[in-house]
Amino acid sequence: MSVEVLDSATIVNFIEDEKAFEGVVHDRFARLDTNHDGLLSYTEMTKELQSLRVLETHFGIDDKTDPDELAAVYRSIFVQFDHDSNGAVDVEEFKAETKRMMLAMANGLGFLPVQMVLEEDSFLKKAVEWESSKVAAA
Ligand SMILES: [Ca+2]
Ligand SMILES: [Ca+2]
Repeated sequence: MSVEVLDSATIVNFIEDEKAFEGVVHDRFARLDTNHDGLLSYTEMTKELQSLRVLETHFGIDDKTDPDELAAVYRSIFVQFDHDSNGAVDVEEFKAETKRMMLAMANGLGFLPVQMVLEEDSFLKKAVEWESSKVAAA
């Protein structure tokens, strides 16, 4: 984990860089798809949901949350990703929903930069890394 400063523009610009964003989404999808069938099952998805700290904050979940309650929240998030309700999340669904969530986060942040503790592998961390690589290249 590291503490980074980010604002909504960091997130929005990252998403708008279609190539960079898709690269990160595809990498993550491939890593989560442990049986390599091109789909994320509920079990495979749960791993991702557990790493989304922002969701935990959003839903008011912490370490003391009852596991049943947690499972219900994960289930409802999974349903949200599974747009065609076929019981699995494909890469397009994964990308669309990740994008939607990140935009929602960007809206929540507003224009003022904030300090956030980011997991090494999180999408937000990727957004920050992407931005600093662009600054370095300029
Ligand atoms: Ca799979
Ligand atoms: Ca689906």
